[in-house]
Amino acid sequence: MDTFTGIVIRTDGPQVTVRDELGRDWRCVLRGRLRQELTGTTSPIAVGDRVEVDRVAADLGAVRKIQPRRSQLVRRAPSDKSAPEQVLASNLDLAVIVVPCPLRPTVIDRYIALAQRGHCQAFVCGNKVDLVVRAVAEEVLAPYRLAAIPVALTSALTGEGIETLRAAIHGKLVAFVGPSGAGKSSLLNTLDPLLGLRVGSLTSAGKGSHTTNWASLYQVDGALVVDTPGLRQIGFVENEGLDAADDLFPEITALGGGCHFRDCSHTHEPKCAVKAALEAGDIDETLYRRYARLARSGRL
Ligand SMILES: Nc1nc2c(ncn2[C@@H]2O[C@H](COP(=O)(O)OP(=O)(O)O)[C@@H](O)[C@H]2O)c(=O)[nH]1
Ligand SMILES: [Mg+2]
Ligand SMILES: [Zn+2]
Repeated sequence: MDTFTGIVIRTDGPQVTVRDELGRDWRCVLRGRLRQELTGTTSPIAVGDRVEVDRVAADLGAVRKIQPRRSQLVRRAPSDKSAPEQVLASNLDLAVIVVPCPLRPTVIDRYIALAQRGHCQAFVCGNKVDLVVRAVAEEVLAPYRLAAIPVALTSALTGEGIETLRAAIHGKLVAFVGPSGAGKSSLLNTLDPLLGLRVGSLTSAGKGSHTTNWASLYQVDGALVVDTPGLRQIGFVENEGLDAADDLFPEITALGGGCHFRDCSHTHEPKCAVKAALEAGDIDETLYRRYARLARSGRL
């Protein structure tokens, strides 16, 4: 049988759309055996997946295999530890974290953690800069720059920062993630006015949309961009929040070597070197608060 490889550009219930190497789109079903292998996950196949497809008819294919993922954005329902994970997008070169000004570091931190957990590079895009004093927003972003995480301040309204964003995503497969209403779809429309994505509807995207269809991939100049729906919350299970905090705040993790307990979370344990440093004024209180917020986020 005739077989080709392609990339999943849209998931829609039991069907997916696969773009082949010539840029043609195929409506595809999943082979029964593949479906069985994938039971237990809510998103057995994700936008960005590279797949092998059997040609079934002129424009119809059957996915027989998903190639191993390089990276993925995964989230779980925060209220339910037993809930299966959902893969929002896979094989990403970059996760563009779109957050609205005024910027809230704790929100940014959680999205960075989400990206790092899925082995995605993070890029912080502080959007709606037209609403605030730029210097204040720059100050919030400074620690991320220091941590070698690229950042930009943008406005989908005025076009400020759009060329920086365009350059950052050029030639890459990226996903726009962030809270609902941050301006993800607006930014995409500014990058490419022909996209005409719906903006501003906080509840549902409207006609024809339903919960299983939650990410689509768009061609924007030289980039492929996944527009994800807003995540109300990002779920962490067990110690993922703590692991993420350790990755994001190495200066605090380094101090942790001096704690009494080897698995000290630096939040409530006695004889904690981090708390001691905090009391002595050796670490910044805001930084510590961000650490603690993220570290605790894995617990109920
Ligand atoms: N002032 C201002 N408003 C924006 C900007 N970007 C988006 N918006 C508005 O914010 C709302 C949500 O935008 P949308 O793109 O739908 O956000 P999404 O949910 O992240 O896709 C809409 O009313 C937009 O017009 C911006 O840069 N500045
Ligand atoms: Mg949107
Ligand atoms: Zn400690």
